[in-house]
Formats: sequence, C-alpha cells, structure tokens
Amino acid sequence: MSDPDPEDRDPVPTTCMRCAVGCGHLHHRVDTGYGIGSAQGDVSHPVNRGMACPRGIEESVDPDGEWLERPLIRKGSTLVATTWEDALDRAVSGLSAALERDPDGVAVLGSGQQTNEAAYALGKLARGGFGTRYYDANTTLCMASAVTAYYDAFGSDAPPCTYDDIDGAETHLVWGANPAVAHPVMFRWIAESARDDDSRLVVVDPVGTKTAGVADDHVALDLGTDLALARAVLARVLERGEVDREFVESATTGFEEVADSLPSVASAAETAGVSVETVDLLAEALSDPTLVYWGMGVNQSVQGTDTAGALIDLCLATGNLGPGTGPFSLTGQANSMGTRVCSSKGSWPGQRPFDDPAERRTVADAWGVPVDRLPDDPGPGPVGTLEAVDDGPVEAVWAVATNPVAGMPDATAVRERLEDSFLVVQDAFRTETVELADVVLPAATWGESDGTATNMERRVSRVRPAMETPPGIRTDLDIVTTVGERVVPGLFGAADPEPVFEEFAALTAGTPADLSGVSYDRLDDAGAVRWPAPDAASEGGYRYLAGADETAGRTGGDASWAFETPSGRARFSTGEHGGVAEPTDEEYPLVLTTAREADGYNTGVRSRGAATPDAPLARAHPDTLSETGLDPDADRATLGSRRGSVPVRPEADPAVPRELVWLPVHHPRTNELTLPDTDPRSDEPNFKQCAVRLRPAGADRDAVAVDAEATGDD
Ligand SMILES: Nc1nc2c(c(=O)[nH]1)N[C@H]1C(S)=C(S)[C@@H](COP(=O)(O)OP(=O)(O)OC[C@H]3O[C@@H](n4cnc5c(=O)[nH]c(N)nc54)[C@H](O)[C@@H]3O)O[C@H]1N2
Ligand SMILES: Nc1nc2c(c(=O)[nH]1)N[C@H]1C(S)=C(S)[C@@H](COP(=O)(O)OP(=O)(O)OC[C@H]3O[C@@H](n4cnc5c(=O)[nH]c(N)nc54)[C@H](O)[C@@H]3O)O[C@H]1N2
Ligand code: SF4
Ligand SMILES: [Mo]
Repeated sequence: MSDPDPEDRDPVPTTCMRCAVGCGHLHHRVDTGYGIGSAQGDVSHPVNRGMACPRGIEESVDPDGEWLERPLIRKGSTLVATTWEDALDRAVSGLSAALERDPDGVAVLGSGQQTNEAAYALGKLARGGFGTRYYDANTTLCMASAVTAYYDAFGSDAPPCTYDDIDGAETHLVWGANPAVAHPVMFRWIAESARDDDSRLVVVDPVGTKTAGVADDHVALDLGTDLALARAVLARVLERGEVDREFVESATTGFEEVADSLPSVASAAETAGVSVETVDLLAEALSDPTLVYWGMGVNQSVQGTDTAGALIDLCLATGNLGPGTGPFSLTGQANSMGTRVCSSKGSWPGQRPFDDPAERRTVADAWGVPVDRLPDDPGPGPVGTLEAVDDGPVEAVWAVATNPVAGMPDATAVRERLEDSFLVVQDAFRTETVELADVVLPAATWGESDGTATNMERRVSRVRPAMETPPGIRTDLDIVTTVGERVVPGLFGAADPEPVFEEFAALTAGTPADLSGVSYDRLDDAGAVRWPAPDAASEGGYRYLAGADETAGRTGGDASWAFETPSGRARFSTGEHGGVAEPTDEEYPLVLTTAREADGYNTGVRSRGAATPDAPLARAHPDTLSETGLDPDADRATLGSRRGSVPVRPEADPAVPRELVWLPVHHPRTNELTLPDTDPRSDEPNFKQCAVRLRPAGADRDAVAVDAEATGDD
C-alpha cells in the first residue's frame, strides 16, 4: 500500500503499548508496502519527553510473531482459512448456543493490551449484553492484589503518586520488582534521582537482578516471606520511635490494631532469612522521603493483597504520603490501568462498586439493558473462570488479546479446559491458544488501531494507527461491536473509537476515576491527561490531597486529606505472614520462581517468534546444579513439579540463591509447572513460588517408566 500523499507519511504520534510506563512514540510509516518503518520517543509527549527503550521501539516496529492474516476455523485437527462472514457466523452461533442455556455459559477473557475503547466495549458486551459473571480483563493475573490493597487502604484503586514525585524522593525502595528490565524509562528516572547526594536505591528481591545490581542496598530475603519482612520493618519503625504520630492520628484508622499484632523484629527477620540489621536498614531508609515501588514479586502470591497492604502501611506509618513519597505499584501491561477503570471487570466504569444497587441502575440505564441482567458479583478471576468449564456452567470461551494456554498457571489443566470448550480466539498473532481455537478472529494491533490507553500514573494518551488496517483484518472494537450487535441487537450505538470514548468518559462523571473532562480534542492538544479530570480544565495530580501543590511534600503540608473511604481516612491492614503456598519437601526440594527478561515480553508471542527453543533457560546457582548431579556441561535437564515436567537448559548463575530455580515467563512451557493457588482476596495466581525438583535430562521419564513397571501398569 504505497500512499502518494506525503501528508500521510508524517510521523504519527501514538503511545507505546509494550509496558505501562506509557511513553509517547512517533511512528513513521513505510514509504511503500506495509508496516511501521521506524519509531522513536516523542519529545513533545508529557510522559517521556522523547525517551524510549530499545525494546519498546523494536517490538513496535518489528515484532517477531507470526501475524494472523485471515479468519480461521477448525476442520478436524487443523485450522483452515475462511471468510469473515463464515467466521463471525460460527462465533456468534457458538456463543449464542451457550448463552441460551445459561448467561454464565460464556466466559470472556480480555487483556490490558487493548485500547480503552475496545476494552470498554468488550466489558459492556460481557456484562451488559451476555450478563456473564465469568469475565476477566487479565489484570487479575497481574495487578489485582495491588488493586485490592488500594481499595482497602484508600477506598479507590490506583497509586496516589505520579511520575512527578520520583525526583523528590530520597529513598527509592523497589520491592519484588525489576524495573531496570520491565519498566526501563521509568527506571532511568528512579536511578537518576537515587544518584543525588543523600538519596538511595534499595531493592528487596531474592534474586540478584539487574535492578539489584545497581542498588545501594540489596535485601535478598527468602522467597515468599515479604509479609514477614514488611511487618518486621513496621515493628522496627515503631521501636525506633519513627512513627509519624501526627499524620497517623489525623489521617488514618487502624494503626493501634496493626501495632498490637506485630511480630518481634528478630523472629520476623528470621522468617524472612535476613538479619535484624537489615530490618533496621529498611526502617532507617523510610525515615527519608520515600517512594515504595512494587511489582509481581509482591502481587503474585497467595498473600499478595496482604503484602501490598503491608507496604502501604509502611508508607502510612512513616508519613510517606504526599508529593515526593508514597506507595507506587508498577502496572504491567500497557493499558492495564485503563482496563481497570473502564472494562467492568472488578467495578463498573469509573470504579463504581459492583454490588451497589444505585450504581448498577445507572450503568444498566446508560447501556439500555435490564438491571437484572448485570451479574451481581464480578466473578472468580481467570483461574476460577476456566475451572468453571469443568465444574461450572461455562461452555464457550472468548479470548481477546490474551494467551491463557501459556500465561495462566497449571497450563496443562488450562489447555484441557479450553479443548473442552467452544473457543473463539481474537488475536493479532498465532499463539498456543490460537492452536486450540474453534474460530480465530484476526485483529489489528498496535500501529493499526485507533483509541486511547491509560498508563500507570493514570494518564490517558492517544493510540493512533500509522497504517491502514490490513486487508483480512478487523480492529478489536469493530469485531467486538459486530459480534455484540449480532448477539444482543441494539447494544452498541456507536462503533467508532471517539464516540465510544465519549460514552465511557461520560459514565465516569462524578466517580473517583472521573475522566469526563478528557476528550480526543483535548488529547490532541495536551498529548496526555491524568484522571481525575472532571472538567476540560482540570487534571489529576497527587490524589486524595485537597488543595496541595507539588511543594506540599511529605504528609501534604497544610493541605487536607480526603480518602475515598467512608471515614475519609486511610486504613491500615492487619495481614500476617502465613507461609508459602507450596512448601518444599524431600521430593520437591527447590523453589521455582518465574520472572521477566529484558528482551522477552509476557507469553513471548511477539518477542520469541518461530525461533522458540524447545526448552526454556533455567538459571540456578552453580552449587545447586552440581548438587543436582548435573554434568557441568549438560545442556539439558528436567524440571518437575506436581503439575508436570519440562525440559530445561540449565545455566549456572551465582545471582540466583541456592534453593531457587529461575525460569522466564516468556516460554510457553513455563506455566506447566506453576501452581494454580490464588490469593483469596484478589484471585491473583501465586506465580512466584512453587516446589520443584531439578534432575538430569530424562530422569523423570525414567522414574515414571520404573514406577509403571513396578506396578504392572502400561
Ligand atoms: N522486558 C519486559 N518488560 C515488561 C514485561 C515483560 O514481559 N518483559 N511485562 C510487563 C508486565 S505485564 C508486567 S506485570 C511487568 C512486571 O514487572 P516486574 O514486577 O518487575 O516483573 P517480574 O520480573 O515478573 O518480577 C519481579 C521480581 O520479583 C522477584 N520475586 C520473585 N519472587 C519473589 C518474592 O517472593 N519476593 C520478592 N520480594 N520478589 C520476588 C523476581 O526475582 C523478579 O526480579 O513488566 C512489564 N514490562
Ligand atoms: N509463570 C508466570 N506466569 C505469568 C506471569 C508471571 O510472572 N509468571 N505474569 C502474568 C502477568 S503479570 C501477565 S500481565 C500475563 C500476561 O498474559 P497474556 O496477556 O495472556 O499474554 P501476552 O503475551 O501479554 O499477550 C497476549 C496476546 O495479546 C495479543 N495482542 C497484542 N496486542 C493485541 C491487540 O491489539 N489486539 C488483539 N486482539 N490481540 C493483541 C498478543 O499477540 C498476544 O498473543 O501473564 C501472567 N503469567
Ligand atoms: S519504557 Fe515501556 S512504554 Fe516506554 S518505550 Fe519502553 S516499553 Fe515502551
Ligand atoms: Mo502483567
């Protein structure tokens, strides 16, 4: 598709969709043919002022995955190309048949990789059209524990702080996150601020990561003991007499209760495998203006919500709330935040409470659907949703911009459940989940889509196509509204991005996540706008702080606090360390953790392409490898858990503690090993720790054969 009009070849300002830092990019389209020619950071974008990371650029311009170019349908064991008409007919009839039996017969799995517009439309269709409780927007695999903790503490989701606060902090405490790899542009700001005199970077991570490598202090706690350590630090803050009594008394509730329940510093330090001096170091670090950043090392645990709550407590107790300080969870997927605000996953648009009759009425009226069609609870999260294929009403699954066969825990069980259901997959690339589909709907992706995304500091920014939608492909919004109109006629009035944005922005009016003052025109002028933005002139800054400016500093100076809780005060939490979900034993003596690499992205669909090695790289301490009886030059080993066994390529790495094996999340077999246990508060899976054994290649297979012989099985 060459375009004769030079105007059209001007670089297109858009938003990077690779992580939730939300950098503005300029995409240059190719002169002839298809695709993005090059990309660069946008100097006029208020988030990044021209900065960008190499991976954000490379994956935007030239993703490795195999593009889907036409709709596909299943014929026996293969997928064959078909027309859109045929694919849509089959998708609609499969979904409708399941819905006729039960509104909960259809499960919808969405993602934080879609625009706000597509995510809103999908949530509206799932909740208001189908009326299913089995719907998730994928953020439950990622941010749900932080979200639940924010609601507990502040009565509303999302960090109170913004990027503007990074420069003012003196302690940067990074807990269970590796932003040098996962959020590179933001990490550059953090590292620059930490280099100032009197400033420091402290990292709490069992592994010697890239971020830990440049830290002033690295606290290598035992895996899964974060809640014990956070409580030890709070106990030590109390002992040191460094509780900010004035702030605690004027702006919070529940401090005495948590203070009474604190463990002794020595015993909690022992549980976490660190010294009392280390606890003291952390307590002391909090006496300076502190930002506490956390990530998946905290959220992805059966105690994720409690642990995130304990980190927020550390901020509250030490008066680290207010400009330059605060609890800052690091959002993952590019539009995870936007999905939380607009997609009707855990709350109705604008964080309207799911079970509030008045809010339900407002939403049902706005959508023109009967209020009793809206499910009365937000559902069990993705793990419980797919379990409902086996032991619940779910018969059909529609997966949009997500790859559950690779991304969800206990992947073999996930695969079996998806095989048992009528499966519609809407993706831009060929994935492990696509291979199981009954119908594949090929979607446009970044560089081809129009809409908005919202970054981790609540900033809404435009996503613009640098090229026309390729032939054979339709945009997510188009597909969702087309399917929606066929199944629930009249649900979607407008199907273009701008009126859809206006529809959900209007639905947020008067809510804590009010973005009714944001419009495409305003975004064209300003580049990006932070919510809450209740009118065309306002923009969100530090939250819950009436009348503050950026000079207000820690505890907000003279400004007054107004949290979204019934009392208007922030709430402490009382979680106590309860042990890891699957302790090691003689049979499975090591712990597996899974995390990110610089050049991989989530399930790896766009970053590993066809060149996926059959076995993931398993990093382990050299002593662990030798104790396992592995030949030092072995290029294969077998890693087994109670869920399965996968071949791995062992790599000696002294940065990994002795009791641990480290696998990248990006390999499609990694999740065959992981545990499907979830946090009972947030439903987030416990991806970060499970018990495993590492053996020379083939040992597990041999063991199974010997067992079978001994029992006479065949
Ligand atoms: N390059 C790259 N960037 C990405 C992504 C990507 O796949 N690749 N994905 C994006 C997404 S969706 C997300 S959610 C973010 C995730 O960003 P991060 O949260 O930084 O991601 P992870 O690497 O999964 O986990 C962070 C750290 O948790 C540590 N950890 C494991 N277990 C424990 C524990 O018990 N306690 C503590 N304290 N730490 C533990 C790991 O060692 C790891 O260093 O990254 C986003 N950015
Ligand atoms: N073991 C382990 N497992 C994990 C994690 C972990 O740390 N450890 N982390 C979890 C986390 S934090 C996350 S966020 C999840 C991620 O899990 P998923 O969201 O399932 O995985 P992704 O690889 O990010 O992307 C899913 C798909 O979205 C498609 N896609 C991208 N853009 C578009 C678009 O515009 N439209 C459409 N229709 N499709 C698009 C991509 O091609 C890709 O196939 O994984 C989770 N799984
Ligand atoms: S830091 Fe994140 S948003 Fe910014 S360019 Fe890199 S991947 Fe994209
Ligand atoms: Mo994520």
